[in-house]
Amino acid sequence: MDDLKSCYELSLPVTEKCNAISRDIDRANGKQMVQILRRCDAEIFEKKINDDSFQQTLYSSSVIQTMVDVAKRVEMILRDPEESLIVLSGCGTSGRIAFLLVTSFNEMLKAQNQKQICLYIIAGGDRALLTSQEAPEDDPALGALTLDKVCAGKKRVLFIGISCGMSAPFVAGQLDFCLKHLDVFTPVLLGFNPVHMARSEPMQNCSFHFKDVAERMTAEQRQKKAFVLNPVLGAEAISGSSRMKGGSATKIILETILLAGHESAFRGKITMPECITARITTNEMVYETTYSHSDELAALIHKAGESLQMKAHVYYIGWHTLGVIGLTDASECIPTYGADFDDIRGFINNGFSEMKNKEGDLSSLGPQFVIGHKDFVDTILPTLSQNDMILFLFSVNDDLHEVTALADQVRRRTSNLHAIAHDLEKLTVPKRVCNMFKTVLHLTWSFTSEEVNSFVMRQRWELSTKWCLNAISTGAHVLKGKVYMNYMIDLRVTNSKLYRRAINILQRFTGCAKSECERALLRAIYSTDDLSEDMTSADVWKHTDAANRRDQVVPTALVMIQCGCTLAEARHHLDCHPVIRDAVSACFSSSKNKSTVD
Ligand code: S6P
Repeated sequence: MDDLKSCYELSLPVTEKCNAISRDIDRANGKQMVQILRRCDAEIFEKKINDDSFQQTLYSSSVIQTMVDVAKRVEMILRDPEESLIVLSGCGTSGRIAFLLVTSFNEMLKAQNQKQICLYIIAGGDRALLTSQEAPEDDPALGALTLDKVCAGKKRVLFIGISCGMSAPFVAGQLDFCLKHLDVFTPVLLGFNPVHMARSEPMQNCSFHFKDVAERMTAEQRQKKAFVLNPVLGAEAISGSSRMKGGSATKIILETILLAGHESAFRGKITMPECITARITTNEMVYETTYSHSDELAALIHKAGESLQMKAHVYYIGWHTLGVIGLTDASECIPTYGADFDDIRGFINNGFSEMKNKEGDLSSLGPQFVIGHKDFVDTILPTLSQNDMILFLFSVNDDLHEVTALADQVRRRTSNLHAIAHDLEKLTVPKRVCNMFKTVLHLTWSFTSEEVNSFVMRQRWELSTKWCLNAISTGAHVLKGKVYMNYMIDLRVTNSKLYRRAINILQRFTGCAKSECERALLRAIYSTDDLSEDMTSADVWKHTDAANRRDQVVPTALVMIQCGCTLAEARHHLDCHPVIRDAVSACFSSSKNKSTVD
């Protein structure tokens, strides 16, 4: 059985594998969790992953050279912006990072009176910036159509398709579209698996799959007509959760490329591999500095975990792009941990006018889209309890009067108020401001005079805040018992990638054949012990549509297989153990006892 399990693990792409470092994260306390996450994130910058010298990593010369090549394309477009575009596109977290990078880069261009030529696409549109819209990810035609629309009439487009797992059909459709129009488009694929591990399952109404596209891209790279940027980062701390390392590396790589292209176009600095390497090293220092505050980070994880365990809430109150980082982290908890939208919520100063998203104010779409500080004051503050944790996210460059005024209002209702604050050696956040918070993760940065007041500084604060919030929200859900070992077992099976992951998890834990695991999953999805022919022969997209309306499908299937029981018995078992980690442990120990007796 163990052989079967390890064979199956070997067959998974890197981004879906289980990371040995975090295998026991579900039993760790806050401090241990920070150390585990620190070691997992360190792999982003490692020269060799698992002693495998064949896999290219972020610092590999081939990766750096591709970054140089893409930066040159950025430069060309910036020098001749008429009828040109740079488009960044992705699904879920990858789309949210695309949004953040594009809005910041356009702001920078605007500040320098340059044409704003960057555009983002996120599968599911702007509502996906704040909520989970997993189904559009499966639609390659929708991806191509959206790209075609935004690029109408352009003569030159640099298209960067982000799919950490090299799996999203939405992005595959776009890359295929670019490959068919290489006279206009230069496509770039950014992901974190070797090409042979790109997804090779059929896609909706489509004759090719992701791996086909990745291979065609690799072939075109020889003539520099397309580029594949795919360093390996090692497995995620929570298996498959690409919002973590995948999201951070996406930000590091694309910011580096955009800035290098910008410096060449407007400051005459020729992009050399050394400049790219130096920029990555600076991000590595951001990583070091952030994790050097491990005690405060552990304290914040502990506080957030306490709030979630008491069924209370965590609120991120952020300023400017740190607010965007907060909103992003909060929205990812919904698909990742099956969380309710108000378990962890983000707010930003001035709401949508600060977001600068394409579709503007979305607040009429429902409570999930109510995101301004004023909304927080009007709707949340009056009912705030001592169990709710409030976390301010700001820097010394933000309006500190506004920060203190809001902190003052919150303190009148609760003392459970904390902060992540960034400042500079020569310009620190005053003590009286820090004293308003129970815990302050206070990060003081040293920047060269050239960097101060530049976008670079803000980008590092964003990355550092992302690492902190990823640790806090992951840690809090682990403490709530949502994770078994380092697997998020109770995932929502809302698209084909997650359907495949669900079967993988069942195989991993039961050692049973794929067909048996899939059958159990379908029984849980269609809520029956007797699957009809219609059910078993339906498309994956039918299954995911049905699964969207059901709770606990993977835990139910797991208990059914492990205990050899009916659907009703499995559901009863889960009802008796509201904490998923306990439910799964109990199921394994009862089936172990049974087999010993047998
Ligand atoms: C991952 C997150 C998802 C992914 C999305 C795109 O933690 O919950 O929303 O970002 O599925 O994945 P990928 O591999 O195409 O970037």
